[in-house]
Amino acid sequence: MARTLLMASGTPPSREGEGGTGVVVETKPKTKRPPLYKVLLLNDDYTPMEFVVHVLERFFGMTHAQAFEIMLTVHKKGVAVVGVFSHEIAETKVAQVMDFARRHQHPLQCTMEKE
Ligand code: TYC
Repeated sequence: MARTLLMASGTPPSREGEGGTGVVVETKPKTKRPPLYKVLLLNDDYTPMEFVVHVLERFFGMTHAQAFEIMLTVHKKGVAVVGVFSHEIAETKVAQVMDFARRHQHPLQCTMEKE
């Protein structure tokens, strides 16, 4: 806990250092953790299943079995979370997947959203 000196309202800023009628209170140190972002993979009717499995292995470090399972979830439900990352890492993953899909002329879509 940090100590904060609360001064009576109207205390001139020039006198705040003196602590005359102030009250010392315990305050939470406000070191907020940075927000996390979910990376989502979306289903479509054209991207081959093997390509999606390869994407999940290559960019998300999944085993073949994990990748196959997540791919099937997306295929059946329409969308799945494939990882949770900092903003910068999530952005990089989305860009890598979108670029890889575009280069192979597949319409695969990958997006991110705040957790
Ligand atoms: N629905 C696709 C097919 O039947 C497979 C697929 C799975 C596509 C997951 C995209 O994110 C996806 N070939």
